[in-house]
Amino acid sequence: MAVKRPRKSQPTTPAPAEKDPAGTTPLAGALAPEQGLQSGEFLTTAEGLRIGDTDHSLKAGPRGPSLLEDFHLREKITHFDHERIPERVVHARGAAAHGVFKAYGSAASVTKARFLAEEGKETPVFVRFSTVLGSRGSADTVRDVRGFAVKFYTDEGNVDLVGNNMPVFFIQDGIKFPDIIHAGKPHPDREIPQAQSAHDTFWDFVSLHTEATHHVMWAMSDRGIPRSYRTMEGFGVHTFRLVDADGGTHLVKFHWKPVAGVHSLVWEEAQLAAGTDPDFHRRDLADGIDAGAFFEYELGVQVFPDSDEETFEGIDLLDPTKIVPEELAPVQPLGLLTLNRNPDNYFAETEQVAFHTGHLVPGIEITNDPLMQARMFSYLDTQLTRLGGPNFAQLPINRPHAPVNDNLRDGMHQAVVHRGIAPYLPNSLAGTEGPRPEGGYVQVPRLVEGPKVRANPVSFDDHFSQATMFYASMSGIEKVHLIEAFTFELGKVYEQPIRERMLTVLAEVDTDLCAQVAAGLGLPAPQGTPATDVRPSPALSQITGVPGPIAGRVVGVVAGPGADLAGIAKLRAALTAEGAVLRVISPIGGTLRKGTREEIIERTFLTTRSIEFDALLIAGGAGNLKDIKLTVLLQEAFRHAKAIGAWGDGAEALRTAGIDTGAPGVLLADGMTAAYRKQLTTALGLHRAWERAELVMSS
Ligand code: HDE
Repeated sequence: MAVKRPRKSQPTTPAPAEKDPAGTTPLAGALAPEQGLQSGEFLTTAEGLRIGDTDHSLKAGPRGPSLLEDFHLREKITHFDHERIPERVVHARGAAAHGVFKAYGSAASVTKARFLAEEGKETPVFVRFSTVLGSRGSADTVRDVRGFAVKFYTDEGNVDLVGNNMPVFFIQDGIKFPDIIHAGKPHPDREIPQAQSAHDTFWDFVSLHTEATHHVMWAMSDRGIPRSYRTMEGFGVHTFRLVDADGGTHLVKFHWKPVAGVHSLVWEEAQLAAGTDPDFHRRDLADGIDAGAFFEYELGVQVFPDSDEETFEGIDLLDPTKIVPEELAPVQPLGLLTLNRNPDNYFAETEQVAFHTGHLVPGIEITNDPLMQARMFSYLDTQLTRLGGPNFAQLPINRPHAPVNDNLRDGMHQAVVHRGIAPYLPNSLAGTEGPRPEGGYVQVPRLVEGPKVRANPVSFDDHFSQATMFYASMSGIEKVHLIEAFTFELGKVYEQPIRERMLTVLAEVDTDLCAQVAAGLGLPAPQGTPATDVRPSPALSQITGVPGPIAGRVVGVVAGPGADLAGIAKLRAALTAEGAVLRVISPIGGTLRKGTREEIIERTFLTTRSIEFDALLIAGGAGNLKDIKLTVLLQEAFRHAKAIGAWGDGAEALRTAGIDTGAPGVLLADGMTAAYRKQLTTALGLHRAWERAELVMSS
């Protein structure tokens, strides 16, 4: 029988495809992406078959073995067996939120990227915060760098700004990334310690690779233990190249400035929280958004002229271990990010979101920073393992909001039923041309030349001067925290030569820092030659002395039967108006009642710990409460320099707990007056009574 061959020019697919041979109709066929997923009234199998009993497997008699034919049992267990995917190799522990970025329009002079340049333009975003070293189930408040990854769903395609809460990085070349991470992760023999840098291999690595010194200063500072994602700065770290509408270029560094100010925990508090509430930061993020106290950050850039040298004021802009002090190049605001919606499903969104430094739009380019160059490879690569194939961009959380027409085909988990027969360009079947440069992403041409070498620029050899500048820029209490952090971490190192080597590194940073850490370790302080000509950068200190907003802050009020419930109600109204929260704490649970007033007891002495509160007060009429757990609560808050106070006879309970009521930040009043409320909100806005912390340290 003769086979009827199609004529050469005649496509084999039906007519619609002829018009669009490279067509990318998403989910062509009967269903749109969300249809058919988790709808209907009845429990079904994955195939939509209604299930009558999901609690009993099919057996040969009630006491008999299960039958192989039980397809429902097999499907249920098999799917469960495969619920986990590999966790991220770094930044495994994270929490995320949806939000919106609104551009001020000020960026138009430096970039043509529309989501930045157009005044008032709103772009949906998804932001994932993370720690770096710990596993998915590790604690939030460990000392570590925090990831600050932002996905902008712009109408020109997705842009990911995959940053951290520290502006520098441990290494200058991405080829060392596996090494620093191997050194920081738990030891391979016993898999301990979890989510810690306080161990031999980390300090071995950073003391041998002294380019890490500046970043280590940041990690040991208060920045390593943020109070909340709300009170954390974010940084793009690398220098980027922005391109304006006329093709002009500028070099920039990206900054996220939290509207709530930059604030941290203290170390003992962070350690307590890791035990009593390992979800401290993710809870705070979700609760804050639920309560309408949204998380806000201003995006800004430091702008530098583009030049062949790619330096600014002698600072090499391609060296990711260096910052440009804000006093030399102020951060210019570009827009406001507001996180205002919690994810609906942790796995589908927070776990499956895939960031990539190569997600860019016209107007934003990368530079030759060798750390950035390696990242351009790593992010796409890692998702292939983590998300099981090349089609992860089709997952709902990763899908661009811009139209997609990509000619990428097939592969694991392909969710698009592509039509047409010609997924290549140009094609003559539908007369479709190849892409044109206009409007597309085209890198600004730049001359690249040089010998093929494995080498760094000479300017990368300065490993210490900015570490010295960082230390010199800290306030007294911040220096104390740094000394304590180094002493703690090196105190956890077993090998004496590593401690000694790290002291020789600190000797190059600051003589006093080195001497104090050495004293804490009981070792002699080596001599170094720290830079003497550094100019402190006040912007590096996070203690400003200016009270900031108090949204998201939590005040605990200790009350018992007979407490001044009217006073509590007034205080709650004042705090709620500013986005803060009041929680009543009492010896036992239940409800406090006085006249027509009622207060639900949200915490008892047994169910709470001081880490939950930014301030602790004893209500008037609370009675002279005497309980060792209350004493611990108040003593911890006192040590952590939190605002403490009482009104009316509540002061008696403070004294009973051994609190020095004359100490800084201890607020007493006869009654719950407007002036007292103001005093309290100011104290909360200052975050801590640091003068008290210095007294506690020296006593
Ligand atoms: Fe990453 N980094 N990184 N990194 N990074 C990853 O990508 C990598 C670096 C950052 O919430 C991984 O999807 C290399 C600097 C964040 O999902 C991986 C190098 C900065 C996140 C990866 C760096 C970051 C990651 C692991 C050195 C700050 C979490 C999972 C060349 C500017 C993103 C993943 C999220 C995640 C590689 C250095 C930030 C393996 C090779 C510098 C915030 O691809």
